[in-house]
Amino acid sequence: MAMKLYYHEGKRGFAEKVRVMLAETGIKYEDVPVNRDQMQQMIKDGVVNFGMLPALEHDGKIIEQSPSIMEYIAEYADKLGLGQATNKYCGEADERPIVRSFAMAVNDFQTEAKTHLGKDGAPSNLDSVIIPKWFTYFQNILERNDDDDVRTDEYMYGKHLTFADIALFEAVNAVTELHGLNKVRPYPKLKEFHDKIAARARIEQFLATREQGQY
Ligand SMILES: N[C@@H](CCC(=O)N[C@@H](CS)C(=O)NCC(=O)O)C(=O)O
Repeated sequence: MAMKLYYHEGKRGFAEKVRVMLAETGIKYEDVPVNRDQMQQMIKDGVVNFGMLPALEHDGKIIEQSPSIMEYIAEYADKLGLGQATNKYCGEADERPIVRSFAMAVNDFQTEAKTHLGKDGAPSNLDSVIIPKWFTYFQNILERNDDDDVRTDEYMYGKHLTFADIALFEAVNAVTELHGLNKVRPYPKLKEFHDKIAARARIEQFLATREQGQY
């Protein structure tokens, strides 16, 4: 059965990086908007445990928490060999705990930056503290993983494009869409990473065709 992605009606929120992951892997899915009443029902019925979305339904399971959803899709895609050439979206087996930690850190950033609340929901220290702190962390990670070989692409960890990379891409993209490209310009390595992922054929198409004006 096709995957179902439950999300808050009219919002990109934490579901958007999942959509980017699904676009990248080419997995077909059903996007299921949930309104307030339906959400209350899902909570009552125990469909979701934490009163939050996104949630992914697949093969009789409901997976909550966006980093876990990303990892689930990455594992599924790797099992089916959906990565380009020999790419593994979970990275090599021994890299996975680190990849997972990066995906979780990206989620911490999103939680602090509150891009899911839109421009007006931005915390007052977004520019002075949150963006400088996290974008420096992310840029340092990319610099450390750079092998100085111009023929290879640069990702957060190892040689694979992983679910952490997709998460980071979308988190940065959400900031630029809401608050402007100038937010990432002082971090050239992070910007280069963002622009490269945005130019991947399937992701480029996803970005060009998604509904505009949402956050
Ligand atoms: N840690 C969660 C955060 C998800 C989250 O905050 N979702 C928000 C909107 S996108 C939500 O469902 N809020 C509803 C509420 O808190 O009642 C994740 O990564 O999935």
